[in-house]
Amino acid sequence: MQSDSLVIIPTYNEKENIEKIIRKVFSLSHGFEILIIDDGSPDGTSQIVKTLQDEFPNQLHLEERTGKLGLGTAYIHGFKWALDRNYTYIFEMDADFSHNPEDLIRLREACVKGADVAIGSRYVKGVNVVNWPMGRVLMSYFASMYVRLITGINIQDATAGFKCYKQEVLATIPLDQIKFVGYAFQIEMKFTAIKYGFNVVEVPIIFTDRTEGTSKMSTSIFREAFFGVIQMKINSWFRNYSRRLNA
Ligand SMILES: Nc1nc2c(ncn2[C@@H]2O[C@H](COP(=O)(O)OP(=O)(O)OP(=O)(O)O)[C@@H](O)[C@H]2O)c(=O)[nH]1
Ligand SMILES: [Mg+2]
Repeated sequence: MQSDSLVIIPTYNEKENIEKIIRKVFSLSHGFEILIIDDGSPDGTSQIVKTLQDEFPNQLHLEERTGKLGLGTAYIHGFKWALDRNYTYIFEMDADFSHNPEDLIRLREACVKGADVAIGSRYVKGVNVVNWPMGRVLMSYFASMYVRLITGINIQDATAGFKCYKQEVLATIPLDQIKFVGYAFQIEMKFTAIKYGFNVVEVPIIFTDRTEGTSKMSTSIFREAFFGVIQMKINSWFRNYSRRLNA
C-alpha cells in the first residue's frame, strides 16, 4: 500500500550522503516514501539511488533531470509528481544531513494536529545551528529579520528548507507562478501559503552544517533572495489570493 507521506530530496553531487540518508528515512517508525530529484549529478548520485531501488521497490522513487536546474524547480517538479499520486503529507528535505531525518516525525505530527505547513525552524528558541561559521549564522539570522520586515510575515526562520506541506496547500498554490530557485524559493513558498490563509507553524529543530559533500550556495542565490523579496512583496499587491483549487 502506498504511504501517506512522501519525502522529496533534491540532489546534486551527494554521493557521500545519499545512501545513508535513504536508509535513515526508511528506518523511521513511520513508513515514509522518498522521491529523489537528481539533476544529472556528475558524481553518479542517481546510480546509487537506482541500485537501492532494487532493495526498496515502491518506496524509493527517482526523477532525473538533465542538468543543474536549481533547487526551486526541482521541488516544483517533485510537488507535481506528489500531487499526481495523491500523497497527504509532502516533505522537503536536504540530502546532506543538515536536516535530521528523525524530525520528519515531528513535522508530520504538527500537520496531523492541524498545521497546513510545518517548518523545521532554527530560530524559534534562540539560534539552533551547529557547525556553521559565525558569519553564515549571522547572515541567515539577519536574512530572516529582513524578510519579516519587508514581507510582514511572522516567521522566525524564513529561509528554512525542511518542511511538511499538507496536500491541499500545494494543490492551491499556482506552482507555475513560483519564480525563484534558491533561498528565495523557500521564502516565496511560505509567503504564498500565508497569503492563501494557510496555517503555517514552526517546529524547533537543530540544524547541522554538512560534514560531507560540497556546498551549492552562491552569490547569485543570495542576490536573488535580497531583491526577490522586494519584488515578491510588490507583486503581491496585484495578485488575487482567493482559493481556487488548481489540482
Ligand atoms: N536537484 C537539485 N538539487 C540541488 C540543486 N542545488 C542544490 N541541490 C540539493 O539541495 C540540497 C541543499 O543544497 P546545499 O548545497 O546543501 O545548500 P545549502 O544547505 O544552502 O549549503 P551547504 O549546506 O552549505 O552545502 C542538497 O540536497 C543539494 O544536493 C540543484 O540545482 N538541483
Ligand atoms: Mg546544506
